[in-house]
Amino acid sequence: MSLSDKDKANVKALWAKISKSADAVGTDALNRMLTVYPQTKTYFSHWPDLFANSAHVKAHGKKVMGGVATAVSKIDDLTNGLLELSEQHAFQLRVDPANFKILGHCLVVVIACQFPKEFPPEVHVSFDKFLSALALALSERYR
Ligand code: HNI
Repeated sequence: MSLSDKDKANVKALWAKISKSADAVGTDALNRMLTVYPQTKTYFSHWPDLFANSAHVKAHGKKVMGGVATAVSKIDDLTNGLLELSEQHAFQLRVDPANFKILGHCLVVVIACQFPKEFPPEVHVSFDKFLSALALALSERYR
């Protein structure tokens, strides 16, 4: 399931087109995750404003997309590139890694809706593979 050179090029080209909207994409993906998969709210119960488009949701959407940006820049070695983030999610945040797939799916839905022209089937396939690799890399420190 490793990313081909073509996959990497597709992901980088897509990212170049959507990264200026990263904050909006991140906020929407989080809104969607928290609404459609309410079990994910348990991790954010310390937020005073755990509802769609709140200040915390927006700030966190931005942070998550910063993590995705790091992943794009470390696409040749995601395991090492995301090791610190994996460590945090495993030991401090204690997030069940099953949730990485859920958020990844929400990201795909939001990108497909906001950027239909930039997201043809071949780019969709490459981006799916990238998100799987990202989720796997984030899971590295759980073993
Ligand atoms: Ni995640 C914090 C990146 C998925 C729960 N997360 C972060 C931070 C980044 C980040 C970056 C900020 C770290 C810091 O402060 O140094 N998270 C990512 C990425 C993904 C992801 C790239 C997957 C694409 N995180 C998830 C998922 C959950 C999750 C699926 C839970 C459902 N993350 C958290 C929580 C925090 C967090 C909780 C701390 C937030 C806070 O405000 O306390």
